[in-house]
Amino acid sequence: MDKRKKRIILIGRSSAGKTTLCQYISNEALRYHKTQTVEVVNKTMIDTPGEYLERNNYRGALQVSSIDADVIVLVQDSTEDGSMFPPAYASSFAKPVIGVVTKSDLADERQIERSIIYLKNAGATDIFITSSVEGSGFEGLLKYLNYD
Ligand SMILES: Nc1nc2c(ncn2[C@@H]2O[C@H](COP(=O)(O)OP(=O)(O)O)[C@@H](O)[C@H]2O)c(=O)[nH]1
Ligand SMILES: [Mg+2]
Repeated sequence: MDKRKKRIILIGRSSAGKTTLCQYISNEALRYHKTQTVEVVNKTMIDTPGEYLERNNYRGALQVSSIDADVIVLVQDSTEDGSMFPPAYASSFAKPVIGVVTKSDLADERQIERSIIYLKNAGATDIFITSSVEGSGFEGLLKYLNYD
């Protein structure tokens, strides 16, 4: 089995929590692997600007940016009323697509459920509910990405 750390690209609208998620994962990966340098950890993550998703004529840039990634991570803010991800968006990438719900510390059960539905409709196969503030929900995600 391939236990290499998966390289990911984070896609989601502005303020969804992509950069915070990246930082949180970096810190956790560092904690688990004390010998790893920050550079190696960061090389496994591609953060993207929300504008790439929000502006139709920029979407191609996400496809190009995703070439070096093993896994596409769709980032959905649990407090957002609606989603930027079109139905079956995942099928435009010839790669595994997972979903991460962010800011669960700010959301109620209904908002979390709604976020899961958005991500499922977009075609995410695995969905992780996280809070970068509380540091919750990362165990499964880090395991999936072989960062544990
Ligand atoms: N309460 C809470 N705030 C968060 C969380 N993740 C991100 N934020 C806040 O959301 C805002 C946008 O986050 P950022 O990572 O810059 O979003 P990006 O535009 O997707 O990169 C910042 O003010 C973060 O502090 C979270 O899990 N909980
Ligand atoms: Mg950002």
